[in-house]
Amino acid sequence: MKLFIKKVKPILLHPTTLILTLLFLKVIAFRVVVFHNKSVFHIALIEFPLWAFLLSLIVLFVKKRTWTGIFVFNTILSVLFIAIIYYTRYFSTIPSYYDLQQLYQSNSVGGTVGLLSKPYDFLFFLDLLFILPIAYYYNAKKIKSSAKVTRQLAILFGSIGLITTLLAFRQPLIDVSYFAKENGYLQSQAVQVFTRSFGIALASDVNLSEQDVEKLKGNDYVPANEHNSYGIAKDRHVFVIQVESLQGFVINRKVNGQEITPYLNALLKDSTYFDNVYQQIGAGNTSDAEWLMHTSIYPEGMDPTVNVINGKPVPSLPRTLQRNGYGTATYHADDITYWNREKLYPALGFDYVYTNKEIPAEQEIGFGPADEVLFDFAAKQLPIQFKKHEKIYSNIITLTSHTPFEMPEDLQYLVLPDSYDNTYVGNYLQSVRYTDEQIGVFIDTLKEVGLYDNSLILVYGDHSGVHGAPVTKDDEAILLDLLDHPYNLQDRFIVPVIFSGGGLFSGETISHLGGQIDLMPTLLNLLGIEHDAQMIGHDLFHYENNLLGMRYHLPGSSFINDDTLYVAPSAKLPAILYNLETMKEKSRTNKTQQSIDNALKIMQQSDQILKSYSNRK
Ligand code: GP9
Ligand code: MN
Repeated sequence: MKLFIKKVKPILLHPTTLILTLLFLKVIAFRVVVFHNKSVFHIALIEFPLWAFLLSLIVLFVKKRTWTGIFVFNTILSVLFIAIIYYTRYFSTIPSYYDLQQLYQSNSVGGTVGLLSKPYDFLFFLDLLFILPIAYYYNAKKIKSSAKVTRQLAILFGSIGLITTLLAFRQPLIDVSYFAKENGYLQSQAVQVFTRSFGIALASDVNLSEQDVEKLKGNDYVPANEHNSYGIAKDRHVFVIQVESLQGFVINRKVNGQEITPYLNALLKDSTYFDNVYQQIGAGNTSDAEWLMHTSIYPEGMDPTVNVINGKPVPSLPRTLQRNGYGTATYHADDITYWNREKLYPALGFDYVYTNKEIPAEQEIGFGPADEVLFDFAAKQLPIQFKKHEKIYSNIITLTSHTPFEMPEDLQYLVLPDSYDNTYVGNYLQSVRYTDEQIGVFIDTLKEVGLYDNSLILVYGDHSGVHGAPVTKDDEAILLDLLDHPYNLQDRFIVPVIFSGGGLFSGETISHLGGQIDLMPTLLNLLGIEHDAQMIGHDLFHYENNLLGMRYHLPGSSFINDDTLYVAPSAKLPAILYNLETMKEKSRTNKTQQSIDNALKIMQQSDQILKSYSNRK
């Protein structure tokens, strides 16, 4: 024992060991305050080594005034930690080196520093008080750090730090705060420097099977061909109508005694209506919805997916349908270069692409020809395509109900209360009412030409129209009047999903959770066709549980599961959980972190697939 103490004492009392111990305590305090990190083991392995490595370098290389070097290093570190803590308290997200650089220029935090401080913050400077007497003691005794011990410690911490940094590079950077919590603050900065400098995102080599993904959503995987609805629409023609800005709350709703969507409401009698499906687009709006529909892969998020794809052929809905004997066409009455569709459509592999070059420039509203021109054009193409193909897939992307939703007077079919006049929501309802009618006219055409009974039709919304700055207090009042509750995130994010076609469905409404990522697998399932690549979504007719990620419109690592909408902490707001049944705030449960982790894993798998078709290697 005595021998042991004799051996260990010098190491314990070695100046480097002592200052590293103080540093460890400071790093623990930092992690606890910023990340609510409770695992000392995780801190010791992930966060501490790189800071310890830096401090060891000071001891090794600042030979003359070593203690001054240590003191200065620790002072800078205390200031940095406090800056990160204040930033996090203010913005509810961890700052990057980039944000901290900008901080001194901004007045946003400066004025509120007083409000951000907490009584225990001074403890982050406490170690400095200890360093002074320690330095005095060792100087007086003329004890110097052994270069050998310090070198060994530097090598040890440097190696651990290097390994954890390399591991961090293999994780996708979905949410900066989450990433820093899991992989370490300095590691997260290294990854950000790299991605910002080279525009590269490195996703890890996750490899989740469809079974694994289903499990993470809370389901037992069942092969597609064993689902009840498998193949009920076999060999039917397919019409997928993606409706601009169509939100779920307008379906089956009346305003001033009139239905907002009379044609879709009538269609529901012949349909299965999914009334709990969430939009999942990122920065690419309409084009991201097209991507989700045709790949069942999450969009990139912060960039429109069309900007990151490299043009390589993607295993897609059109390609799978082609292999099964379909001729495939897409229709959108806008310029093809908008959202890089000249790159998107070949990547998805459509046989025919019709844009504003082909669709006549008549009755222009907003961006281009009105939806009736679009549908009329699409209907006229059908006989041409039937000359070449026995089965056809038509993908029609409407445009008229696009913000700012201003409709010519003669196309405003709703008689609205005066208070709705010239309001954003009033205009929105008018444009939706117009497009609803054009969908109805198109479906009637399908009936007239005898195609309806032999077709599978999917109608869904691409994303919300009612959100953001144009929504004024007056609009909020109108929405309250219309919905009987204040407009909430559920109202904003749910898009209607209607599967229809003659003799297939009997008007049921299915309310289990879905996302736009589920549209393609659900459609293929009805057709009894299997895709040749992994889809991240699943058949909504079969699976009852779900777990959806959302990014861009919600902060990274937000999720929606069967009972909860979790909004991850954003730059301005702390995390919020909503009970999906009541949309009242609820508190975190043990399941919350599990769902965050699982949703991220699913998105990681999705990003891994996207990576093979993107210019982000
Ligand atoms: C642009 C049109 C509208 O071509 O699809 O796009 P959005 O602004 O909704 O993304
Ligand atoms: Mn759109």
